[in-house]
Amino acid sequence: MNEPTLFPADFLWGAATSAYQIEGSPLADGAGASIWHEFSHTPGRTRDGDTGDVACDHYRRYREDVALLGDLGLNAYRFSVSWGRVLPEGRGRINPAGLGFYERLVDAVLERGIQPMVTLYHWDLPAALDRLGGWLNPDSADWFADYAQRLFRTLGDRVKLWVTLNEPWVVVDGGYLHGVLAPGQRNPFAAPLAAHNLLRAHGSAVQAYRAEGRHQIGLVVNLEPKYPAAETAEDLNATMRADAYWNRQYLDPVFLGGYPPELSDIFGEAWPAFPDADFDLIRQPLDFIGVNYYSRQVVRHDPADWPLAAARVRQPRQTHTGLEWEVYPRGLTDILEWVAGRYGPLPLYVTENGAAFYDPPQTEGEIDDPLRRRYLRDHLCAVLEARRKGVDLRGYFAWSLLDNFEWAYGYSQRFGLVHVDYATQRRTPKASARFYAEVIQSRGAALKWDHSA
Ligand code: IFM
Repeated sequence: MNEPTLFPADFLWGAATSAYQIEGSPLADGAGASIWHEFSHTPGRTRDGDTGDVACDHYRRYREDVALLGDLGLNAYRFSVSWGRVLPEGRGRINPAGLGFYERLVDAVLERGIQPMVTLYHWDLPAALDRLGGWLNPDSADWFADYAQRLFRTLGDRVKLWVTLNEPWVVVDGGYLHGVLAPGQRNPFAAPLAAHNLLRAHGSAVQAYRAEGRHQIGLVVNLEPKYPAAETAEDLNATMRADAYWNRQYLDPVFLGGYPPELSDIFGEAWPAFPDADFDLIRQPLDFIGVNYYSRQVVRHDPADWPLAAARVRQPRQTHTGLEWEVYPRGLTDILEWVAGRYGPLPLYVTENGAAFYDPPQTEGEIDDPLRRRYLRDHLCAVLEARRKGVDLRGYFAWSLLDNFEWAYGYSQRFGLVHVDYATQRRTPKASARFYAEVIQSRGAALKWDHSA
């Protein structure tokens, strides 16, 4: 009996990675250091002092990794370009060896019939630009657009899906407000400026693409639906603040031309008045939105929480990942519907989704990861449900292809479909990878057969 396929033939089945998390060799062949290179080499900044110096050694093993993509049957691969490999000082002089690496990577991906989705900025700002103020410098929008334009000119004939920024919320919240990610600032006056300049940079890059690009460009945001802990006015208001800060802060300016009003209350005197003209730049028409989804937040009013006064309420009955993130597949359907309703109609992609779990030791070359497998199955069912409800969702990218450098958590958290032995660099697909391959091959029918977890 033929099982009905549940996804269309042109659905993109992918996995995602980012440059600093997998490449290693951060200064090879004339590359300029990034803020993540400097941050991870600063004592006390990452767990166990881990750095991206070697990571998955993808810079030298990319062919092997592209072969893995093909073996899993993926038809799409999302990766990022390291700005400092291409422009060691962040602007001006180009480094042909760095650019050449991405040309070879794109060609290898295409040779396998896999569609590349290229992210221009996944957090590794050139350190030389940070010394000029980084995202606090209003010129950062022009620096970014120039860098983007050089990539469009070099790879634009082969790359049809471009992403300007990955998760600007994390860049600002971790890098400028709480100081736990590079460049490590903890300054409520800096955060809104960095956010605004990131959005101006996004808009400038989209303008540059429209001048010469012929395909599609979008923005990737990490979203987390917010649900009140109780139906009290205090919790409902706290939920609105959390939603404004996390979910609307970046999408409202891009699609609606202004910031959510809650932000000026949250930041108080640190919230600046932004020129109206900036929103004309920020509000460029986009071809798609990428949604990174990991968890939800149940919100309680809590004056001790800074700056939102909105705390997360742990749900003790639910499964949590290694990072203590609640597993809540239904939130993916909810957030996709919300995005489509508020900002659509527009094609959407799930550009990241995955979980860090402790993986049991390898037995006879097998790595069984039932929790990740179940996570994948349940979130793919949530994707199907969103499609059934009419969301124009065109692809799904698992985070991540490989176990990799999880920023301030170093190598302590494994998100990969493929296990990496960091001592030998041996790659071993986990059971979740094999399951994903079955789902892809059956265009979703395997989701129905699976009763394993
Ligand atoms: O590893 C990160 C990635 O770089 C951005 N999105 C979330 C992932 C898991 O934390």
